[in-house]
Amino acid sequence: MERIYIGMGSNLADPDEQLRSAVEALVQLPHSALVGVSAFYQSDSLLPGQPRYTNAVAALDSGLEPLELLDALQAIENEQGRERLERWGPRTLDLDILLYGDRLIDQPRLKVPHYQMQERAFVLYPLAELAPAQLRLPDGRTLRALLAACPFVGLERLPQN
Ligand code: A4P
Ligand code: MG
Repeated sequence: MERIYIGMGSNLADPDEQLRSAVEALVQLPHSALVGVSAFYQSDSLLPGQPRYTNAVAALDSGLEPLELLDALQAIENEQGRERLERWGPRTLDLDILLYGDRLIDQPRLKVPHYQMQERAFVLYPLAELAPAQLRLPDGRTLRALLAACPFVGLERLPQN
């Protein structure tokens, strides 16, 4: 079993409800146990002109291999009606593998840590609810150091999931 952190995001078709459904689907994953889910956070899209996002992070202990987990997460995205029209387009559900234990993965289909998670407030602040501040990314930087370099700006933490 390894500790895995999954970033969840939605900006279409009732984003909060999309994330709640995603959490229910994560509970059903084989060889896995859901350890926790952060609060939900709203923020503007990184791309102008798109609806606001709701984001959260889930912690999972899993015996699935990374590509097996990616397949399972993409199946959940597809079940929740995601259409891949354009990269970075608005989406009903985006599930990203942020961290997989302390592994550095560089494969065509899967790169971990997830692209730019180190700079994204909507990833780091929910992650910090679940992971210790001394958590180290594969490049050696701690979550504490990443948070110190990433102001809590433009994020709205919702009172309940
Ligand atoms: N892939 C590679 N590494 C991973 C990984 N660690 N986890 C591959 C998941 N997938 C990974 O992903 C495209 C391909 O990336 C997959 O087929 C997989 O093999 P995708 O989910 O279809 O594409 P995407 O989500 O459009 O791209 P990407 O790069 O994940 O986009 P981002 O970075 O998620 O950006 N603003 C706010 N406030 N909140 C957001 O969540 N998200 C985006 C999308 C833009 N602005 C946002 C947010
Ligand atoms: Mg994605």
